[in-house]
Amino acid sequence: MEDWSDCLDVAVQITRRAGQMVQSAVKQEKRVSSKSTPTDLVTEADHQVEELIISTLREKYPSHRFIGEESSAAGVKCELTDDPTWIIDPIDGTCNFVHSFPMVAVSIGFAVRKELELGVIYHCFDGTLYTARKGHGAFCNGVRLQVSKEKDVSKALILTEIGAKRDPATLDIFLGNMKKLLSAPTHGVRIIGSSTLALCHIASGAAEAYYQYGLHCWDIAAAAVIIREAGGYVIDTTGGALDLMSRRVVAAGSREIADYVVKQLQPINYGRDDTDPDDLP
Ligand code: 2AM
Ligand code: CA
Ligand code: CA
Ligand code: CA
Repeated sequence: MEDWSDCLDVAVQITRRAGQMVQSAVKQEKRVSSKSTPTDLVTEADHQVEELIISTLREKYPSHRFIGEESSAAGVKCELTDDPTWIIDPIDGTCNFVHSFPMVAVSIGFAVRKELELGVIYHCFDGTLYTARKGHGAFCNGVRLQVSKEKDVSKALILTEIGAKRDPATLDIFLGNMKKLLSAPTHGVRIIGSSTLALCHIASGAAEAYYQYGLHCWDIAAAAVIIREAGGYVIDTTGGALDLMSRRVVAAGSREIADYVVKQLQPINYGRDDTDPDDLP
């Protein structure tokens, strides 16, 4: 039985290298364009960093498969098979990157037989490195991570992100969900603009729960391993098992808070990641 520890070492090296590339790109002039909607931004750096990560990993592991945000946007089929598969977000928080708002990460997850095995996330502004290997714990700069064990939602800090859909009906549901969670009451709700870093804050116990509609498999793959290895829950917004391609997630330190969040949420419908990317917002 392979333990994938070599793959973790390689993933750490390339994530750091990619993260440092993003860090230096922050200071340079950015060529920004939009993809599916005017708020769905992409830069040259997103493409260059994804290219660096995939070409490096492909050279090392020619038989492995790759799913990457910008390759998917360019029409490469987003397909999770039983084969060893790397799931890559080259810049998570592109809008933050464009504004030099310091919440930007590189995220690399790895799945085998559709099971998530490894997760590596690098915070490009402060150099923090989050790593996890299934069954072997989660770490932040080498220090073991532990989720918050808070069960009482009135003492919870909740994180979320705004998806690409900004039509009034979708925003009403988004604000309705936030209103329910604010008036629970909870300690507060935060939006930081990077799904992967928000999820790392669940792993470290800095916040109790996270939910989002509209995120993609590359936003969640690495972070799901890190949260689970830190003792937390990563599930579907319906309360069932996480489906990486469903574009829905609830994560929490305790099952009690995960279940509470699930009960409050009214769904927002996005397509799936494993359908034609041209159809997806
Ligand atoms: P990205 O920067 O890699 O696109 C805030 O926008 C957070 O939600 C970011 O982590 C962003 O990832 C993520 N996100 C995922 N899907 C999104 C979408 N369809 N629209 C906007 N943000 C999305
Ligand atoms: Ca994007
Ligand atoms: Ca992302
Ligand atoms: Ca991205």
